[in-house]
Amino acid sequence: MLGGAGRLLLENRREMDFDAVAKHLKLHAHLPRTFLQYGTAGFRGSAEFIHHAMFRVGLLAVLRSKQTKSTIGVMVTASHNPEKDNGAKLIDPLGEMLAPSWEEHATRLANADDDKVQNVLSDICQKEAVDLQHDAFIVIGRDTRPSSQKLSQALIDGVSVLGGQYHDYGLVTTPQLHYMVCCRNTHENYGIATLEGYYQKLSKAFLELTKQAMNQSDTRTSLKVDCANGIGALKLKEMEHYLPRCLIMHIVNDGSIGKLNHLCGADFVKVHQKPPVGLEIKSNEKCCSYDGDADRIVYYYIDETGCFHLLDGDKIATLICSFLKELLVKTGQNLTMAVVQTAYANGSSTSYLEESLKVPVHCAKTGVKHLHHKAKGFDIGVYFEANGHGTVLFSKAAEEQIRRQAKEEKDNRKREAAKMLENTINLINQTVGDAISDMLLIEAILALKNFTIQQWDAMYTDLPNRQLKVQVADRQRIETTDEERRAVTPPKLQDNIDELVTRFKLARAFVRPSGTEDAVRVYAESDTQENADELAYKVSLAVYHLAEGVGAEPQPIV
Ligand code: 16G
Ligand code: MG
Repeated sequence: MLGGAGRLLLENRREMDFDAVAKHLKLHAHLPRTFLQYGTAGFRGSAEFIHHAMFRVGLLAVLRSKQTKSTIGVMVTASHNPEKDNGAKLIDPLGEMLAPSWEEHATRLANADDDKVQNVLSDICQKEAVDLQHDAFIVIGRDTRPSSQKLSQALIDGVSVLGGQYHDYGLVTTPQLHYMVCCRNTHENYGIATLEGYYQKLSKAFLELTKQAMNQSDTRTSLKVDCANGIGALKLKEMEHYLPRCLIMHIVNDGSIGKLNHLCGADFVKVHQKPPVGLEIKSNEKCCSYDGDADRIVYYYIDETGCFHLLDGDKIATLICSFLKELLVKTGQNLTMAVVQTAYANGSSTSYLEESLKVPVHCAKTGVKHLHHKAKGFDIGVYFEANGHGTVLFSKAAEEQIRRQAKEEKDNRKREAAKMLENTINLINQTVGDAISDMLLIEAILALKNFTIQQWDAMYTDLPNRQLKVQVADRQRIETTDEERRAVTPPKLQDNIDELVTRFKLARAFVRPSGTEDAVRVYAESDTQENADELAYKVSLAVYHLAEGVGAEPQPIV
């Protein structure tokens, strides 16, 4: 007599058409060039060499869908990476990023030799108790890269060969696909699973939320939006018709001439601390930049003296937090709120949140999934990476409490505040950071507070900081702890950093191996730019000497 697991295995053998899988594997042959890692945000690589991986992601998505008995999403994108790259992100049932154990399966499957793929599939089925008799449904989206269509076809082939059903949303932003997955798995409780549904949900919430501020006929707000020549431009243009006229958006880098992510987009602006090419910027004009798949946003302006000011994820988190805090006080609700940041958060933002806003701050490892996970532990969890990835999560109980108060509260002031909170919830894409939704929330808050971008910026002053990278023989030799704030190996490195930090005022520094590049990242902040630069340089030297640096020794920043 066979036990449950044995029976499942036997039934799965019958269900999985190995011959068909083998035939299709030949069509999507593995070029054994590079090892592909399902990293911080999925697979990324040169589009030429990931064709086989996309087919296999299709296979994996079917298994995940059968196991969770839910719709799974796959987005074809390489986010802020150059146009020649591409990749895939798998989306779990509630619109969240793929569970870590499945990231390992993804890596194994993508790198298996063609003749080992069947074994890997069987192994995953066994380990994860996947019942192949269940149906599978996959939703697919892609960004505007020239390679995306062909790669999504390979993906569809993988889905189909294992008998999965699918819906191809075509060109969508990454957060839009996360939204679709969540809608489908909550019986459309979260929203209608169409683009129209997404635009209507967000625009209605925006209109309701800003009614008070935007009704005053003289309230007009104008904003230049750099869309990195990516999918964000197409989707924002579609959405424009749903938004009130008083929000005047000038969309630039819309892909009509420029190249995706080239000299533009959120990553470029953040790294180079300057405006993107293609955006004419006058002093004090409010501007923002999305990344290539529109899941990140940063704001900026240039002042009268020509000085560039970046309002990054930390500034966004602070603005949102102060707004939510005020509303919570007005409602009288006793809900816990916390902010989750990474080690990259500017020290001034952390002090401002803790000391001025009295909101507890928690630190998570770099990567959206880590922040998202931590933020789920509160009634209201605001999370943002300094680079502009982030959103706000409301627990189910908190959401119900707010919605109930918005309907039933007798006290007018409290009810109005609860209604505003309810509209805020509806405006936020809780599945993942969403440049469009974040932008609308920021615009709503600025309008309601009657704040200019300069006033927002003046909430606190960033400490000068510097990021560098160092090439070493094996970056995994740097092991970290305390959410990447301290290095455990190589020996003496942390002692060295600690000693260096004592030499500077208001200083902090840490090092971590990059999850997306073959390099060690160094971060330092201090009271002046010169000091931050010098500290970063000295820490780089320590990394170079203690962790087998390769190539030329780091040089002082001039
Ligand atoms: C990925 C992550 C981002 C993180 C970055 C760090 C997602 C969607 N994206 O782009 O959150 O900040 O990697 O890169 O999680 P690094 O490890 O090379 O510094
Ligand atoms: Mg992105």
